[in-house]
Amino acid sequence: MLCLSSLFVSGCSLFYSSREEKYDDRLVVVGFSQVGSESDWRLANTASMVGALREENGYRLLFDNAKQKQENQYLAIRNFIQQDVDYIVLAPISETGWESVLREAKTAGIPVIVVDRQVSVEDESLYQSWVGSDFYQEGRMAVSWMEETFPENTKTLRILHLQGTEGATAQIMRSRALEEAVSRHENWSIEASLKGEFTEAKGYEVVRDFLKSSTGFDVLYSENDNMTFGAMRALEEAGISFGENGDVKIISFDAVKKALELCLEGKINLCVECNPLHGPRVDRLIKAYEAGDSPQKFSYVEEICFTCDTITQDMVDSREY
Ligand code: GYE
Repeated sequence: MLCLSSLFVSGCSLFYSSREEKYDDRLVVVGFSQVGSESDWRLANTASMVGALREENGYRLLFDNAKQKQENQYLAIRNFIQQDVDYIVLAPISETGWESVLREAKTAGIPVIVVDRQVSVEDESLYQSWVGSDFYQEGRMAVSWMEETFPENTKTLRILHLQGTEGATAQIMRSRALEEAVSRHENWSIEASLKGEFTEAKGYEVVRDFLKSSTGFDVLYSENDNMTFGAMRALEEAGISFGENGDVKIISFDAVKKALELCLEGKINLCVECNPLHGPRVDRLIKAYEAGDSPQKFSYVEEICFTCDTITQDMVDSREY
């Protein structure tokens, strides 16, 4: 039995003995390791990547959904190396832990493009380039809004902080901007930092549990829209009002269409944009490498904020994701 199955495996690799047999050589073969499908942002990101790296645009895409587990991303990357892809695109779940697997890709001569969150590696030659958002700047925009909305003479500002996946750049930087602001403002305090893993279900659960013993708070600083949706449900169940005319003001990151709709309704006070449409950006990077150009290593995407008193129906309607 053992013999048979190992024969089968080697049979497979024999069958795929040359790259030419495996892939149409007019196509650029890309292995994309995606974090998961934890949020609306992530789904829009996947759709954008799959849309841009499609066959009519010159690509053969191997897609892997890591279901929010870094070990799955290691497996996917090793598999892409074995499959002899031309490029690996990595949307890393967290910043650390990439050294060995990226070195394996480098040794195999496969360039890696990192998207969305960053990787923290000592040897930056382990990846070719990165494209994504300035998550610290996003956090700073949220803080500026709080500073304008709650002037210095506000007695106290109690903040409930809902954090995304620990160790992800989006979490680290959005949290950093808030924590720095709290240390600058004597009257601001973080009531609790709850771990919501960027999902609606977890956002709901941790806020619901927190409310059982809470003595109240003024602002919810939620590091993504899906956790916000979950938190809003928990607040509703607890009979706590929120939004434009409510007791709790809500700040939410991503600004997906559903969040913008809630902002227009006055349920979310501030939506900080995080753009997930990286597919065409990655396509441009690959085309540049294929043409022998050397695009810049880091590209940041421009982003804005929406507030419930200035958002319009047109802004909601024109949202692509
Ligand atoms: O904010 C969140 C997603 O890394 C920017 O991950 C991304 C974040 C985004 O799950 O919704």
